[in-house]
Amino acid sequence: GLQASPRDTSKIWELMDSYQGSDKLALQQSIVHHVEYTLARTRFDFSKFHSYQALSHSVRDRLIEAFNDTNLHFHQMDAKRIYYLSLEFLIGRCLQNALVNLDLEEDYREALLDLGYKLEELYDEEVDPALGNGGLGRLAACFLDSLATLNYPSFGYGIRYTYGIFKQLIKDGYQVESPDFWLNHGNPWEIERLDVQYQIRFYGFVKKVWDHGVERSVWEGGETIMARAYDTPIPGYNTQNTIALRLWKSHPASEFDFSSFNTGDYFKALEQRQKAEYITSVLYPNDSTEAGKELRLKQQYLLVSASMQDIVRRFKRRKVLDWNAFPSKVAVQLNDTHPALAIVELLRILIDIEQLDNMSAWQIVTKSFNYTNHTVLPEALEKWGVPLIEKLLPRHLEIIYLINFLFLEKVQQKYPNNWGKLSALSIVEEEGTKKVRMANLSIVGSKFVNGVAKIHTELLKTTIFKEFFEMHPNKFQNKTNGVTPRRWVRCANPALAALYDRVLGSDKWVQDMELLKQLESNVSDPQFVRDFQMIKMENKERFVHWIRKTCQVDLNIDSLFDIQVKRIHEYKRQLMNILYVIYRYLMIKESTPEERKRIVPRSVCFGGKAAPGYINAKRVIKLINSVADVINNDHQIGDLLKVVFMPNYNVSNAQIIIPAAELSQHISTAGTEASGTSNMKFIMNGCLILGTLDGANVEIDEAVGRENIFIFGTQIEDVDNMKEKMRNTDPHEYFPQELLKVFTEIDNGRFGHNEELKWIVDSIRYKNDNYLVGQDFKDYIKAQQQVDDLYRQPNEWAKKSIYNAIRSYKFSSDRTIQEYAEEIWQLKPIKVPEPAVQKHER
Ligand code: BZD
Repeated sequence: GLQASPRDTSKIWELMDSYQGSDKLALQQSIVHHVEYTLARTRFDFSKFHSYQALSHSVRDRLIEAFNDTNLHFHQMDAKRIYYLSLEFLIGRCLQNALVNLDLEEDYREALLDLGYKLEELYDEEVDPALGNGGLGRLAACFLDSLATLNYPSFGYGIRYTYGIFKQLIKDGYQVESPDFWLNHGNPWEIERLDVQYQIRFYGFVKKVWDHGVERSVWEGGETIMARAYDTPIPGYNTQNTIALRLWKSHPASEFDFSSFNTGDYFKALEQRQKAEYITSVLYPNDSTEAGKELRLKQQYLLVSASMQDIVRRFKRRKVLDWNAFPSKVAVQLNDTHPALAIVELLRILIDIEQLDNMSAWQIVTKSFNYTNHTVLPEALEKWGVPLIEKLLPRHLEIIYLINFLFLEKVQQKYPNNWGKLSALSIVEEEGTKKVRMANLSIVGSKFVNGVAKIHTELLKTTIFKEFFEMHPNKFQNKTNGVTPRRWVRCANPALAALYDRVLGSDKWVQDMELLKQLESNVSDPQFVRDFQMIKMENKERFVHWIRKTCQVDLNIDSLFDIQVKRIHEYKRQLMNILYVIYRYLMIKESTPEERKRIVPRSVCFGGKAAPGYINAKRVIKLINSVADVINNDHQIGDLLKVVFMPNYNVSNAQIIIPAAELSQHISTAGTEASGTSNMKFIMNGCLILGTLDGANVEIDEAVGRENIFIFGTQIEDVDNMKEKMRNTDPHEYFPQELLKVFTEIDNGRFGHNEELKWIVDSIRYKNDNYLVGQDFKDYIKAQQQVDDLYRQPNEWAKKSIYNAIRSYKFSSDRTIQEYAEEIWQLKPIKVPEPAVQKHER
């Protein structure tokens, strides 16, 4: 450390105690300072992008002040912390979010205008960090925003992938993946912690040694690499609290491989070092089926091992070392089973390194961990082959067997000789190649297990985790998802935010969404309704510009903007949507001039990535693009119908798409979508939902009222019967005429003579309609009819949109996080003191 006399220290402290100014001149000086000294640019040599960089560094300085204050304060208070472990954090762009949360957006806007820059244009210079697949990764990001805003002492732990999710290009109507090297131009939002790194071991063997009459296990040999920390400060809204998202990157171990060196193979030794970097190089782009790859398991273990070592180190820095106090200082939340090995890793650290006895260690672990499940789809439940785990993590496999032994003893006590129970509950699946069931491991090692929407949690309790629920009913909780109103209303829809500020008299709603209840009475105020309609129109305009630029399609601003954006998956039924679009197209073609006058013009926009190996999903993208080609170029159709596939759906373009939507589709087969979270973002922005009673739609329906949502389709209790019916019915009777007609048009090459298009139809045609497209199609048409009928009454439509927006408060992630804190983590907020000198006085 720094060696200094007391007098020197006090001088340093005094200097460190001052904060960066936020008056116009101070902001301008700080931007220019970074242009000159951080970027080393001359006055003739900097672009808009450099201005973005300098601006970001200036904001970063201010973030770091709050971040350091927060870390110091939590340490001094010996705070209990919650650690959110996730293989994915889809945080999206940082600049605007930081400015909004620090309440500096206006100040910087003015400061920049003077320098000749428009703030919004600089926002667009930022890359969009895409370190996640979809809902699960985005949820983790919304949770961090709420944890910081609600002053909860917390950390996010994840992986700093060199390549985020692939960039999606559309070539010839097909999805083409291109690598997302997002760190190309550096990343001003992270702080590299060269002093925070941990050794991670792979492979090797377990040695048994006797130590004072106890047998101990020592894991040795194999390969070791280092995990290095990179912190991204996450500021809360209107608070000094700024928490860390700590991401790990793999590095070669600092020691040179002297064995290769001695054999004279200098290049081999260097090559070995390069291989270490590979572990955290790429995010797996699979959002629903398991990759089962060794590299993926290495990523999981790297995250888990580095994070648990970091957590234990922080715990051991306390004044007295009392392991029993661990659960009162540490709560770990597992974002799905991907980081489930953390349970085993903590046990290993406690038993093998800290030398606790097995049972004490197990007690500590099971009081500290909790697990969130995000899917009931059987193909998405993680299982790792025992041989792979044995090879990569031999000691962990022993510990897993130990956990399973202790647990199955309990099962045997409760249900003597009940083999059915034993085999359902066992962590190890014995059929075929032995496998470790990560969900079972997570449930057994956790204090609480939760689903992400009411209906989903009920499904967990009655289907996939039935036996666990019967054994430990109190372990199961529901925590309905939420989204942050900071990013999804305040940042994405500034005009709507300004309307709320004006009518409610303050911006308090941004932190307390329930205040929107006060707007109920304003729905009868015609001026308020007009203001709301005007805002939607402006957002539609922004969207039209963006679509023109990115898709070369001109949308009719007066058409109904109908949007489905989410990962492409059979269970989400984008196929049903595009089949309906075809049906609608055929109807328009057949309509009489009289009928044509009544047709509601629509712009149907799709967006979403297909996993690179998911053939059916990729074909649906091709179908959408083929249909778009025909319809958009049919002069008979004109403005009545447009179809767009928006390439590369991500967080930053979601911020343009969602505020412009008037209708959004959430049409998964009942019982398949755990929650959905974009449904929440859409209603917050005054968009009506066309959806099934699945996931959080069920609760959205309750919150906004059935008269303000379009619900259709088979309900969950009937799904099994309908599947049975599907399998037992002749396709010509099972599929409605309307759909058979659409099939015929596709077969006949109306959308191109492409075998693949027929194959998509084949995927559901012959008793394989597992997601009930055929079953739900007629009801879907009926619901679409109701949509049209309502859109013909703009005022009625607007009112219902407003009800959606102002009744969406339950779906703020602040509500969700508060429930986790109180009911799962037993965590109290700790507010970091504000700097003595207030911002505007500095
Ligand atoms: O999690 C999603 C669910 O499908 C949604 O219903 C739910 O709203 C969100 C948040 O709870 N699940 C995912 O996004 N899953 C993945 O992205 C994923 C990633 C890797 C491996 C498996 C699944």
